[in-house]
Amino acid sequence: MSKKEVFTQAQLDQYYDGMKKEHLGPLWYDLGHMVTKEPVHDVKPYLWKWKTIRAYALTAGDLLEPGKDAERRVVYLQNPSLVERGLIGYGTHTLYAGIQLLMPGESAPSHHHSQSAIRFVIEGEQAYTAVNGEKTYMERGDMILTPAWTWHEHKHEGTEPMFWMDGLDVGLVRTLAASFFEPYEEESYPMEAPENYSTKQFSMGAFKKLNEEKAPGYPSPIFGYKFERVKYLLDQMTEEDNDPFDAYAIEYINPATGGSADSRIGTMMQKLIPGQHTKAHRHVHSAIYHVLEGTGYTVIDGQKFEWEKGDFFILPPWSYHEHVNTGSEDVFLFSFNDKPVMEKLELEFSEEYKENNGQQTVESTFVPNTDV
Ligand code: GTQ
Repeated sequence: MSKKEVFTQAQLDQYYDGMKKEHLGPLWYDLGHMVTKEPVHDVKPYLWKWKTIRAYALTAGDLLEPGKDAERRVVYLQNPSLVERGLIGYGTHTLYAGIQLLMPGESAPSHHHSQSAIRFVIEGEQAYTAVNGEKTYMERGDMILTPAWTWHEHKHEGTEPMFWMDGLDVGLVRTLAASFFEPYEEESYPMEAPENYSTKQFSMGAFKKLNEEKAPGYPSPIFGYKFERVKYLLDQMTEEDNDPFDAYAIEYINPATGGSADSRIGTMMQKLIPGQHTKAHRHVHSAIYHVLEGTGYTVIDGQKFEWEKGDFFILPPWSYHEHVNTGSEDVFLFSFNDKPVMEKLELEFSEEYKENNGQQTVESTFVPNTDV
């Protein structure tokens, strides 16, 4: 006879009701919900067309001016699967992406915050982000770091609209209840360093191949990571460097540590040659993708997400995914992720898709909103 059977149903009901009232709980019922066998999450994949995002950002160009009407002029990506719980500005449970627009002559004032931020340049030139008084000029395809708590501001000295993506660890910092924000006492932080200084000094050591170990090198951080350099390195890669899951891929690193460029936000550029179709795998870290060049699709847990230049899509945690280049040109996929956090916390695991020679069966195709 088991111990349970000594009690009548009425006694058990009374016991569990009483426990609930005392805000206590029976782990023998709930362990499986808390310590799940695999990651459980409510982050669904999604895809936004560049045409739509760009149109909404441009209208904001007529609507308000940064520094006057708003701290920043940004249209952010809201994952519909996360909005219900009031998770505003969530692309994944940890990551945020927004598209920032500066019109010629405009600037956005200096501030700092405990969130880490990266920028990825989409359109325009002759605008800079200044980080702790060092101007880094931004060109299409460049990645610019704004490490947590560094003072940063933006200014556009060019003649055409300037668009870039902001990537921040908004969800992570909110979950950890660690958000701090402060405007600088003046509009602009003193420009102390020569322009593009760290980019010129340290660009050579600022990238590594995806699976490569990189020993610590230079003693100083870099803010501006040039696409020119990324493209050169990817084009130098040989079949040997071709990762089965991520194709030709480099990660942006901090040359002072050999680790991720930002300590919490990971950044990666992947190249797929025409016809290339990777194998599927899944990992604990989540990511937000931006299509810099090319056309193709990504299959995420059996759902096909077709993309072209400029589009953005969400890769949720622990979701099988594979990428395909369907065009006649190379594909360049930029993405940022929470891998450094998962690695630091010793929570990063990955698993390859074993059936079907490593490629998923497409069960459905995502239909993006194309009203604009
Ligand atoms: O440019 O500093 O998209 O602080 C969100 C928060 C951009 C910025 C965003 C920010 C910024």
